[in-house]
This record gives sequence, structure tokens and C-alpha cells, in this order.
Amino acid sequence: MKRVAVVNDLSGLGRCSLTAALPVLSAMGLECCPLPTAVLSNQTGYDSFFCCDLTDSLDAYLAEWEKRGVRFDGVLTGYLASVRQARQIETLLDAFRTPQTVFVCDPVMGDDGRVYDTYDDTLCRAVMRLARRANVLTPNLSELCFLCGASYGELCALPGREAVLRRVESLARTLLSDTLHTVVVTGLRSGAEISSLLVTAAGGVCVTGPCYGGSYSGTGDLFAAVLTGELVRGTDAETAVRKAMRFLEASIADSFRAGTDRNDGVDFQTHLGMLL
Ligand code: PXL
Repeated sequence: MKRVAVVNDLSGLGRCSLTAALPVLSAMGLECCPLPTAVLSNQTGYDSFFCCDLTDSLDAYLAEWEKRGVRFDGVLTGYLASVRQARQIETLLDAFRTPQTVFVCDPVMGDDGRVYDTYDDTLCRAVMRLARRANVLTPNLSELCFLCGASYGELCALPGREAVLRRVESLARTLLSDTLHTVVVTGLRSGAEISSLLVTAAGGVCVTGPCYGGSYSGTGDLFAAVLTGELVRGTDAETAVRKAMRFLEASIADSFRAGTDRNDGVDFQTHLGMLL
């Protein structure tokens, strides 16, 4: 069975990070091995939360994995709790990556043009350093701007959807390298639609679906998990992005109809069958 290491936090409430990746990758017939960066009572979007940062435990955790001689077909990284963790993940990559391993980095840093409260400049720089080692990146529009040193305000002010997509594609292209072959910019909203833009050396492909309500916790994590699972299964990137979009569309539609609070994440569990 193929194996994917998922470096992310474990949040008790919010259906995000590891509580999103574990069921998704398992439903896809892959072994999901969590490397928890922190344990939270709930994700940080709620009014308050308890957080236990696991940075001090990660070296010992990884040393045990190293003893087992384990290798991974995929590595997916998300929310980091500290700068040191970025270094620890680089150690993980050096020890457990093979030339065939797909490394998907979700460069979690912010949204709506703002850096998350739990992130600062040094942590953002650490995420950017990690991103350079990835094969696949899944930034949202804000994170794409941070990665490229571009202005989010100027990008959003461009006249019309086509102009924004063209600029997003040209920014994402600047990130491509011998290692990084795929950038998927997620959550591009335009009126009643939401798109993901897949950018590779072959060009850009925009995948669009209906947009329901506002943004929900964990949708980026679910997207990255489905994408990683499909890529590890050998699916081409465009098919993988379409599958992730359909899964999210069904999950978000249910949550919107049910009036689910955005902090509680989306009702994805009843749609896991789509991924089997
Ligand atoms: O889904 C992103 C995410 C992951 N983990 C934690 C978060 C968030 C978003 O707010 O707070 C702890």
C-alpha cells in the first residue's frame, strides 16, 4: 500500500488539517501517516482555542520513524506552529524522500491579503524556503502573492476575471523550477463561481465550479489531500484537480444547505465515496 506522510496540526473541531487528510487519504486506499505539528482544541478561526505546540517532540518522533527505515510515496505539509518545524520537515524530506516521492506543500500563511495571526515574517520565510523544495504547491491567491513578492491589492484591482487569471498564471509560472513542476492556485472567486488555476510548464488550465456562501474552514486542506492522493495514485494533475473540485463542491453545497457554521468546516464525510 502506498504511504503518505502528512505534516499538519490536529484540531479537535473545525474539520481541517489532519482530521481532513486522514479520512480522505484512507478512503483513497492510501496509508496516511500523521506528523502532528500541534494539537489544538479547535482551529484558530474560533473566538478562542487551546494549542499545544509539538515542536519539542518532533525530533524524537522522526528519529523513531528513521529507525523503522520507512519511506513515503507522498509527503503533504500544511500548517506549521514554529520556524524550527520548517527545519524539522526538511530533515524529514532528506531522510524519507525517494526520487519518486511526490512532495505537495500547502504554503499556509494567510488569506484575504493578510498573514494569519499565528504567523509572522520569519515563519512565512520558513514556509517559503520549504516551498522551494516542493514538487507541487497549492497556494491561495494571498499566498501566491507572498511567495512571489507581488501586491495582493493590485492583483485584485485588475479589471475583470480574465486579467486576474492571466496575472495569476504569469506569477505562478515564475515559481516553476526543475523541482517544482505544478502550482495549483486555489479559491479564485468571481461572482457565483470559484476556480482553481493549474499551472505547469505546459500552460494554465482553469477549473471552475459554483461558489456557495462564504469560505469554510478546512477546504484548502481537503483540496490538498485529494490532490496529493490522486498524484500519488499516478493520476495526471488536471484530472486530480477536477476530482478535488467536485469533491469540495458536493461537500460545500451540503454545508451551505445545512447552514453549517464556517468555523466547523464542511460536511465532507458523506461524500468520501466519491474518492474510493
Ligand atoms: O485549515 C487551515 C487551518 C489549519 N490549522 C489550523 C487553523 C487553520 C485555519 O484557520 O487554524 C490550526
